[in-house]
Amino acid sequence: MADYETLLIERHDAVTLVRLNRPQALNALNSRVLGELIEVMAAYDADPAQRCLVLTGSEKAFAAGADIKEMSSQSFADMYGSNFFAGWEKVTATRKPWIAAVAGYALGGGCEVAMMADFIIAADTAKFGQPEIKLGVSPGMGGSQRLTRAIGKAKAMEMCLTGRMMDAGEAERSGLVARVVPAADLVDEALKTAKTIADMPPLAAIANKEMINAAFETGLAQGILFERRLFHGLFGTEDQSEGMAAFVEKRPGAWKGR
Ligand code: CO8
Repeated sequence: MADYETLLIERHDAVTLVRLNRPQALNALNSRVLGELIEVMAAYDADPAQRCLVLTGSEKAFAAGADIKEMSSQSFADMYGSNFFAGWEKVTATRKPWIAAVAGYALGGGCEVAMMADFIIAADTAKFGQPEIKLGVSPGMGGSQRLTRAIGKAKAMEMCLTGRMMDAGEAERSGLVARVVPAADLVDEALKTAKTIADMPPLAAIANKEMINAAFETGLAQGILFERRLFHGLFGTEDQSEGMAAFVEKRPGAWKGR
């Protein structure tokens, strides 16, 4: 497996665990992190043996934002000309399921990357925020859109305008995170959940993910039609025949991924 400067990668059977690893900067996200993560996510998508992925940080920080030191001297022309950080779109294009496991700070770009995941599992120490306004800027990696869709206008507006942090309990109540677990159990719990997903028929996992994501892109009637067509389409897979036969025969399914 390739070595990365800013990421640590572990394989846990069919689950890939990726740790952001810039402890000196609280995992601040710079161009190197982005480049390496794009590579890792593309390799994950392309590897049929890997069925789920967990992205995590450290106990203190999932990520404390985009790297302010990298951005501070940039001009509009630099940012616009390089389409700075547009590469995150490639991370969000990952087709297979992935989970963000968040302990400590998930601020600015850190919160935005967590929200790019299919869902977030949070440690009870997690703190989410979009404090960019205090730097004279704004979210820039989807935060104004994904946070608003996740928790609604009132809370998103309050968080972005004041820069205040939301703790794990409030994040769970607000629908930002799927579940809160004790910090000491975070990675194990995320890996356990990832294993459950990894054990599912892989094409059905992609289809479930696609149709839920469609809920954010389409109207209700169009989304329901998209769901129904994908549902119909799954009847073209061997795993559908196997899954239904296994249920009737009271045995676990043996998935082929086709
Ligand atoms: N960028 C660069 N370095 C950082 C960052 C960051 N975002 N956050 C922390 N660090 C560094 C600190 O500078 C410090 O380094 P050093 O030891 O060399 O001084 C080290 O990490 C440890 O940090 P602190 O000493 O500040 O640790 P504390 O425990 O005292 O505080 C905090 C922790 C509260 C998390 C604090 O570090 C903080 O406020 N960090 C900045 C949070 C922030 O403002 N994040 C938003 C950044 S902007 C952003 O994310 C925009 C995203 C959109 C980009 C889209 C482009 C298109």
